[in-house]
Amino acid sequence: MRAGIRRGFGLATVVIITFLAVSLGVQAADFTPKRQYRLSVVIGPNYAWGQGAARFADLVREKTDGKINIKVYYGGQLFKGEQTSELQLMAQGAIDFAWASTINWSPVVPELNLFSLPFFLRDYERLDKLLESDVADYLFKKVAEKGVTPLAWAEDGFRQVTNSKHPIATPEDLEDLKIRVVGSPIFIDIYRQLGADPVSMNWGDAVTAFNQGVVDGQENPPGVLVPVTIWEYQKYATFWNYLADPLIVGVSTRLWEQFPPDIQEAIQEAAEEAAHWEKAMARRGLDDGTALKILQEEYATELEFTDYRQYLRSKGMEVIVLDEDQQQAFRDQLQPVYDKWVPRIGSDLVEDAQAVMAE
Ligand code: X2X
Repeated sequence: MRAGIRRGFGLATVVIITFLAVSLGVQAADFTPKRQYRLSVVIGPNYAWGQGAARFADLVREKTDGKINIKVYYGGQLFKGEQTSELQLMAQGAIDFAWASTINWSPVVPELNLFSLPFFLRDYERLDKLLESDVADYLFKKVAEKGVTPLAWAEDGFRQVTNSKHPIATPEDLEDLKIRVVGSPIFIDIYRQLGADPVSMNWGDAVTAFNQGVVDGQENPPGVLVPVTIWEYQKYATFWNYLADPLIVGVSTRLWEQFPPDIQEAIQEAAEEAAHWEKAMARRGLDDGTALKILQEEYATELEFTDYRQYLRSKGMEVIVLDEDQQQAFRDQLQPVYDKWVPRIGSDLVEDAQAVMAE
């Protein structure tokens, strides 16, 4: 009797397993990849951010034995200039993948403005704590709710301000400077509050504006300042770490759900690996030495320079680094930005982030 039950159970198990294996097998065999998938980036191929995207595409090809072919479209080609529309185009399935700025997605996912609260994060230690916490998982959940599956956090870096007129060391120095900012509304509020004259522009137009000298200044991380050769237009740089721009490697959820599990796993791994390298490229010479170590010891990456600030100085820029007290003078003027934006981001979320950073 017992043997009979066992035999019967055994048979049923075999039938179920066979059924599952066959149906999964059929599912995988049914999957025919598109000839090419399209990945969006705002900037060009010579930026750390653009190189990270290229590395991701290479790793995906390698790890899927050539089944998944991603072409990187640089310079915002896929969203025709309007960088804040990238996330929605992905949700609709018009863009497959992106290596994207959280700033550009923040008009659709307001919680991402957490990173744009001025003088909130301030250093890599706090940023890393945040990105390894539940707060980061929550932000990924908020992105996923909009139809995009986030795969990994990457990095553009802490944004620093440059201009063509004079060194900026106090809030008064920003007065009346015409500053190009991104199309995310919190940036207009920050610069207005500091007495500057902010004008929002897509990145493509911004580069033309620097060229023609129609703006006095702009703000971007060093990983953007170097490839855009900012010293040709603006001589003064202020390192003040006023806010950070983490990037997200993401995929349209409609597409993601069509991939069989082995392909999903390969893409996930590729995203994490490429992001690990790209993060180190973005912060080399700016952290405690970890980034350089990763690049040299894990990847033997050949580098044209190892320290962003030194490199900018070697190009004739006057680079100043603000200490905590100097930063606080700006922060003191920015309370109205907190009063307006903390409720939009979510007071609980901001509190949780504060607690994580203080741990
Ligand atoms: O537009 C910018 O400044 C850039 C390139 O940093 C972003 O896409 C947010």
